[in-house]
Amino acid sequence: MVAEEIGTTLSQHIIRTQDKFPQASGRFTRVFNELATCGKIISSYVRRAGIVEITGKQGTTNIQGEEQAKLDVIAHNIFMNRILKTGLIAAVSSEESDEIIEAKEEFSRNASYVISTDPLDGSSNIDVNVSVGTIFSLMKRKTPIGERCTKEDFLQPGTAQVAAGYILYGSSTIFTYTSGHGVYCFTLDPTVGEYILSHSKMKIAEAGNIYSVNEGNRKYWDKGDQQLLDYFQGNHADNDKPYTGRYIGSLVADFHRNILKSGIYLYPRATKNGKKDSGKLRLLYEASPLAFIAEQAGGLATDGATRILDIVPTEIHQRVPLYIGSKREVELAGKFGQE
Ligand code: P6P
Repeated sequence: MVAEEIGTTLSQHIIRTQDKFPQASGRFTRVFNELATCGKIISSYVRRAGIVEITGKQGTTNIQGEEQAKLDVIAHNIFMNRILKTGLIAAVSSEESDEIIEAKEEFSRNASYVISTDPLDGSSNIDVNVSVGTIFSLMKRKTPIGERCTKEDFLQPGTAQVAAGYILYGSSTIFTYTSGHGVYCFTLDPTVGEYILSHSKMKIAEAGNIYSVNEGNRKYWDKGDQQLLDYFQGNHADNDKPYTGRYIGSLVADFHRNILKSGIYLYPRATKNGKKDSGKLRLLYEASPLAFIAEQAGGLATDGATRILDIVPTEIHQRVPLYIGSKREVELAGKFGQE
């Protein structure tokens, strides 16, 4: 980080970035300021979860058939109540909602963006005080401004994203984003309530030395993925030096560490009872936004064969296998997958 960047707040950074692009309107800045506010509010809940009776399950399930944690629903509601009132976001697709959620007519007349989000990824970790995160992806809508939004506004390839980011509620709360001009990370200073620039133009090393995967699923993987794990564990003809295994079970936390320290996160597809699945992670609001960040940081993200950002979604909650992080390891995963 260069001297004049020290102490830059998120708002200052976004305005400075916007000034570099004459065609940029203040709308983008307003969206980001609202996203930052959502992060502060969700952070305040996450940090008090154990004492304000919001740990545990909500007693409902989402479209994925996953039990919703109380905080999943709280984070989702915070997002909906704020983002859909900016007047700039026409609709949101959320992991916690089967259908897209449109802004009320009074807030949608000039709304030119849509957001896909996982409001609180890894929420099952809340009860054991492990980091969780919010993931968001911003796109221009395809339907005409002022008309109803449809799924088509969301079923665009990741290359159509105008911005993407995550908020990690860890030992500190950080806000990381890209708008296609590098990756920037800000740390929330709770004493002043401002996000302060902590990493400028983040880069992930070409070759990593960390692998992040739930090894318990090994028996369900394709042969190539099993051999890839052997390689990472130094039990392969082409590699006898083990990588470091680190798996938090919270995608945003694993991904953030792997950007800073280099490495790969993988969640391969599995075959259970003769049925091959499409992986666990969702394309629109997990794989795609993190793939945008990974590539902007010099890394790569694929489904094992295809670049994540090139995949055109057919369903809002579509799942994909995910290999994301240092270019060398992601390309290696592709090679093992082809064998
Ligand atoms: P498993 C959390 O539910 C999540 O979507 C990611 O945050 C995390 O990496 C993964 O699932 C954990 O899945 O099957 O290893 O528990």
